[in-house]
Amino acid sequence: MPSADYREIRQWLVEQIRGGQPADALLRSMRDRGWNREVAYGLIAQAMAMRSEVSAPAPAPAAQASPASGRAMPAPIVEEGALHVDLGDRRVSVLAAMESPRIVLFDGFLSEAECDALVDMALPRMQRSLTVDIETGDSRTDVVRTSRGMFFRRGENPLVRTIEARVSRLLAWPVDRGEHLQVLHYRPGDRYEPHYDYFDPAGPGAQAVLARGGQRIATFLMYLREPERGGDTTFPDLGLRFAAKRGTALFFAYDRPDPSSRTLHGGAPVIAGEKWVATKWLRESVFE
Ligand code: PD2
Ligand code: ZN
Repeated sequence: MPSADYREIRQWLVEQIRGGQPADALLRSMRDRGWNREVAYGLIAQAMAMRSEVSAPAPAPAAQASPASGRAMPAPIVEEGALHVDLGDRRVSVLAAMESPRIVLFDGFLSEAECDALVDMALPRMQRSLTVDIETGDSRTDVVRTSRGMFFRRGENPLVRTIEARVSRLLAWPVDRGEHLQVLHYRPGDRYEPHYDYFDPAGPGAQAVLARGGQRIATFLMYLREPERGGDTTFPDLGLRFAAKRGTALFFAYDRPDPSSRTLHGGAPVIAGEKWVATKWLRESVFE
């Protein structure tokens, strides 16, 4: 396929995305026109990154337009009725999905070797986890979060780059709109009390936090090692809980920084064994 054709289809994709076309509809449409799945994924991801480069008065358009806010949202590209998503380097299974709030559970997102390698690389750098104090914008230790954690800088090493690119392909969301990958370790008794991942825009410290990449709009949680008992990720308002099963990944999105997003969630106390997870929080704009 000559490069001029790529330019043309990319431009068409940018226009569609700016018009609010969801990424999965674009993928279907490209597949119907005979485009190879991998090439289509790549072009959609490129168009996602390009959409805000084009000078236009309109706000950055949507990969998946959120019905509540009309703003762009990360969202898994899952073809209708599909049991699997082929991400090129990995075939991921769709285990469960909820429309509103948008929650999708995937199996096989990371291999056992990838889970272990991430834990091994994180181990020497683990420290007591912090929470962001919305009064001041500072990070501090908090009894609501007793795990230990660390951050990998974006693109820090080949495995981190592979995982970030995989998340980006799955969610049709540019890598540079993701925070640094965080690894968390919970021992028996450790927990993360129910909370919202977005920042309260009314908090006095919000300005400083939001200046760096805008609001958080989605969470992608990867389970690296499962405990023997406990450690579920819970959604108390929805009556939902997800077992921390190694290799699986949980996506959820919040299209407004408000409890009406119904994304209150927590990490239940680990009862026996140890739980390791990696979190990628996604921002509405480029996160430096
Ligand atoms: O480790 C968890 O299950 C968990 C629960 C709630 C992680 C997070 N939130 C998070 O990293 O935001
Ligand atoms: Zn959380």
